[in-house]
Order: sequence, then structure tokens, then C-alpha cells
Amino acid sequence: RNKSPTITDICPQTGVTLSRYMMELERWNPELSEVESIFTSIQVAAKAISNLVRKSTLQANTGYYKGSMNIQGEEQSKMDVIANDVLKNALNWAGHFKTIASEEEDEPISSSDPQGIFPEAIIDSGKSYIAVFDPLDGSANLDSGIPVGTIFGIFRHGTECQLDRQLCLEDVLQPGRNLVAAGYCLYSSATTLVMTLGDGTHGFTLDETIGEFVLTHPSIQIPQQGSIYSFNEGNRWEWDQPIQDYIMDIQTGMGKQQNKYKARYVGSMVADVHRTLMYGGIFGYPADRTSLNGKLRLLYEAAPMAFLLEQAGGRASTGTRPIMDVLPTDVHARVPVILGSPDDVKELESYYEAVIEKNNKEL
Ligand code: P6P
Repeated sequence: RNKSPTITDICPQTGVTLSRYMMELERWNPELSEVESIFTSIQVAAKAISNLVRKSTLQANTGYYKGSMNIQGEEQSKMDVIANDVLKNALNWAGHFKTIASEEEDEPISSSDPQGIFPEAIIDSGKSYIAVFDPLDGSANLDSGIPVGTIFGIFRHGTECQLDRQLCLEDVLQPGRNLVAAGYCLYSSATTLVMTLGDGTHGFTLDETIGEFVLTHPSIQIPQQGSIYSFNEGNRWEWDQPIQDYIMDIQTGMGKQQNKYKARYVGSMVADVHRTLMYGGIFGYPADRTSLNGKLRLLYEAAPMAFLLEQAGGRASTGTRPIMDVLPTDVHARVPVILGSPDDVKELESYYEAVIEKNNKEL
């Protein structure tokens, strides 16, 4: 793809809408026409979910379906199911997805799926993309008014997938490095859609008076180093030793940065990552003795977030390797997540490197 102009070439001033940005980008890169149409569908879903989240209490959409567990073993909230349906329907009608995978679906859904999820009209209409998403991340916080979000990633399908449904389902298991696009939508004091196509990370805020996402954060650059750490310290004594040592050092000002860090933890990944992107610092959900791969899912949480961070000059690692290089072993595979300002993530990685070096010497 020829190097498209930067967002500020296309949209010299903030205030331009996401729809306009995508149309202009397509004008420079005609092969992005399908991606442009995909983002139209994602925007529709995000606006609908934003509206439903705000009204969930008024419309009695709070609470859980008693006894209905998703594949994660988590009880499904009403809004989990509603957001999942909204996103599935919006993406289905985009007409570009052969396969979609969701946190709320046990297995990936393929367009030739007899479930009839994909109306006949769009089956095999040459769809060449895969959508992966967490429709309402952090939904356990929703009933208390705490921010929640949607996370999504877009992959291309391998050419052989067109021949065989099983191949399509297996083609979902791609590393973050293969992502064509990724983003999240934060439902908070404002509704903010942050996205990347591999040419920087850009933020658009929903202007409800015109019903459009408007460019407010062109070419986000995360601070090189921050002073906020964001971990669930309730798991502290189960963490790997390098993480415990790192957290102790930044709490006591004994780390490389020599200053004490503040603790901020919402418990909604989209909110914690967005704050980290805006203010700098480090967010982590590391491995621990009870969850050997941490809690967050690689395909539709960690990898899209890693793409966004890297495109914003940040870093996203398992503690020992880039998250975007990790190949999912299954749709709901989990991965340890450490992401944020490059200096902070590198400093934490150095605590793992020290242990690995020490072990190698002892071998
Ligand atoms: P904990 C929400 O359930 C979620 O998947 C992420 O949004 C969030 O970062 C994490 O789990 C919070 O997990 O164990 O700290 O409640």
C-alpha cells in the first residue's frame, strides 16, 4: 500500500469526522474501501452501545442472566449479550467478514455457518476479513457507573480460507503482528473511539449533537515515561517475583526513575489503557501463581491494545516478549499483559531479564 499521507495531511484540523477521515484515506488508498466500510459498521455499533450503556439502568438492562456462563466461566450480564448482538449484526451487514470471534461466543462464527447468523445475501460475497472483539469489556463495572468499553481487531483471511469453513475458523488464530486495524471505544464521561490502521493511533470523540465521531486526538504519542502504575494489587503476592520487586521499587522511589509512582486502577481495561495512553505510565495484568497466563485474552483484548500502543510510540509486552508476536493457541487464550510508556515497560522487562540472566549463570 503506498504510504498514505498522515492524518494531519488529510484532516489538517481536529473536528473532522471519522467518516470523512476514512473516505479521504480510501481516496488515497482505493484498496482500503472495504476497511472504510468496516469502520462505518463499527461506528454504528459503538454509537448504539454507547446509548444502551447510558440507558442500561433506565431500561432495566442491568444485572445478569442467572446461570448463563460464557466460555470464560464468567456470568453473562444482560449488557454483554446485548452489546454482542449489536456488534455481530453491525459487522454481519458490513458484508466483509467471513469469520467473527467474540469473547461472548464459545467458538468463532463463520459466514457459511448454518446458525444463519449471516443472512444468505452476504454469504460468500468474497468477504476477506476476520473481526475479533470484546463487545463490552469491564461490564462487571457497568451497574456501578464505572466506565466500560468495546475492543476490536481486524485481520485478513488467508486465501485458502475461501475453500473450507474449518480453515476459516483456524485462520482466526493469528498473531497481533497480522492486524490490519484495531481500536477501542471508551464509554465514559465522553464516548471516545481510538483506532489505528498502522499509520499512527488516532482518537475521535462522539459529538452527540451531530451523531458523528469527531477527530480530537490526532497522532497520539504516549509520554516516554510516566508516574502512574495500574495493576490489581490484590494479586500482588501471587505475582512473579520480578513484578513484585518492580512494583516495590517504583512505590519507594528506588526504581530507575527515582520518583514515587501513583496507583490508579479502574478494573476496566479500556479505561485503564486509555488513561495510560493519555498520561503515560504502565498498566499490567501479569501472570500469577493461580493464572499462569494472566487473565486478559490475547486475540481480542491484548493484541488490539498492543497494536494501538505501539502505533502511539508505546510498548506492549508479556514481560519477556512483545505481545504482538505471540501466536494464539486458541480463540480465548490468555496472555500476561504489561503495556504503556516505553521507558516504564522496558524497566519492568529488565527485572525479568535480570532473573533470566541469573538462572542462565546458575545452569
Ligand atoms: P480484575 C474486566 O473483567 C477485565 O477483563 C478487564 O477489563 C480488566 O482490566 C480486568 O478484567 C480486571 O480484572 O481481576 O482486576 O477484576
